[in-house]
Amino acid sequence: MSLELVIGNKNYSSWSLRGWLLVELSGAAYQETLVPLFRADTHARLLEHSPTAKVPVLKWDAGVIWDSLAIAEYLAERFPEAAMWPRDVAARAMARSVCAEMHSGFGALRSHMPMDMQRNAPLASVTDDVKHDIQRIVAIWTGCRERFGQGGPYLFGEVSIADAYFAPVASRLRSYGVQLPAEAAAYVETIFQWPAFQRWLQAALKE
Ligand SMILES: N[C@@H](CCC(=O)N[C@@H](CS)C(=O)NCC(=O)O)C(=O)O
Repeated sequence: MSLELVIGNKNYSSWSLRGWLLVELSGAAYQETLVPLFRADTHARLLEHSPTAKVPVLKWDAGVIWDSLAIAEYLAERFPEAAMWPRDVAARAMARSVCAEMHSGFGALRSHMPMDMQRNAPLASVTDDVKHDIQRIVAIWTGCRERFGQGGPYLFGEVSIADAYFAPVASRLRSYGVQLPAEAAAYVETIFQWPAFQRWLQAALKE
């Protein structure tokens, strides 16, 4: 089986980071193709890879998988030995819930604090809806860690799909200098210590 992951710029593309961490988590061999975003030909080039003209896209022998959540489920099913979802059924249900919430929510945080890994500066002011998103993220992280985090420093102890989903948020919170309660700050540090995340970050800093 051959896998090709199509991504956007490493500095800016938060969804690509999720897809890339997912493939890394699976342990599968894959080829990486980077399509630069924000260029005149970006849309046309993305359409060559994906019906939605969005990244990430995972191509495999039988076709194309677009959207990060579909990529997560495909890889988890295809590489069960990687245990990409938590093994415990209650932890897995919570992991699926928080990933779905991340996938469809947090619009204020996304639009006001876009991922920019090279940035190291706070916003002049933070709106109430962004503060609300951050409070909810802190509650998610604290809840996962308290209930299921005993086996390691990640949301569900061992690293899982949920960490791939929240890694771009950890990056944003650090880039924009957001002050966090101790447990959430420790989780941001865990993401920054994740070797796969570090590899992506180092490439993003060189872009
Ligand atoms: N729901 C999609 C979101 C994908 C997405 O919005 N990707 C952005 C990059 S972070 C994109 O491809 N933008 C290209 C464009 O809009 O031209 C997923 O989960 O993969």
